[in-house]
Amino acid sequence: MTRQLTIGAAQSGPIPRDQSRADALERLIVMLREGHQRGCDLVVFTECALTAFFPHWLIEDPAELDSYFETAVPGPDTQALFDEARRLGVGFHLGFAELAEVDGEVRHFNSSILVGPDGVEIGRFRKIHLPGYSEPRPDHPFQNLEKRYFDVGDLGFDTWRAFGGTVGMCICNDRRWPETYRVLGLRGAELILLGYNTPSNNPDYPEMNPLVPFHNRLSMQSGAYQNGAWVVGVAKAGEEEGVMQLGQTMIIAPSGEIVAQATTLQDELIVHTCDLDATRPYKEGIFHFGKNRRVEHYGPITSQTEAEPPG
Ligand code: ING
Repeated sequence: MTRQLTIGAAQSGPIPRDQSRADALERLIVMLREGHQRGCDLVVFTECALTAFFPHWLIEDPAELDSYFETAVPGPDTQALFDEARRLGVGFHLGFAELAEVDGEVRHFNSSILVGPDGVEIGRFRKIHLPGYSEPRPDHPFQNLEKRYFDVGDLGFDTWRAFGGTVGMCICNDRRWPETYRVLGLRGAELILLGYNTPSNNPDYPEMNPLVPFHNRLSMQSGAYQNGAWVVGVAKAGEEEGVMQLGQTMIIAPSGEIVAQATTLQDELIVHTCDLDATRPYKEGIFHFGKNRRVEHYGPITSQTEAEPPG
């Protein structure tokens, strides 16, 4: 009997900056219910799924900036989602801006939470790779001020036993870095969940614009294959506050194959029944460290700097 897990990747279309939390949450609840109707055990929501992606513009008033953050999850803005998930018996992943106190200091994180079918938190992640910059760039059509608004995540890349397997999380830019998948893979991740807000064009490197969809696929497909894990990448898609964002929400098998992909730039749920045992040929075979990488026969590593300079 293989370990089947039916997963829904719940892409969000644009969230206007003046959309209320309640209305944004209701959109998520609608997709959660659809996931339940389609047999999902787990529904994966995107990065900053409760608000517009506010790092795309300068906010100078601290109180206004803090209004985009959650002081507690579950809390008044999200309790209805937790309650409905528990009523339906469906687990979920949610990305949100987190305002937290750490060692007596107020911290601002770009976070995600993994919640079981009983509505109870299983694990939490705080984004580690913060792209963009801390000072606005007036010549840019939009900003990426994540380095200004967020602290670097302090929880590392971790995994949890859940949904019959081992689950890890990362967020957006984390998915571009091989270390993300490697650490999660070495910690046994069979399923990696992530959300992203990715503009279709990059003002710093416009030459890369035609490659944005390819780099999105490449990052997640290679991470999945090289670590023998399922990867679920969920977009905030479409034109949000003047910024066109990539869709391409997708579910990727441990083979690296895309088995389901969104086709719109709106709220869209894609569903796939994932066999967690499909990870075995990769984890126990092709990419098994002990069987396939033995350093001793390389002999001692001699540093070139130790050698006498020529002449
Ligand atoms: N967004 C983008 C991402 O990593 C980016 C930023 C785009 C960085 C393209 C480099 C190249 O998908 C977030 N929110 O990390």
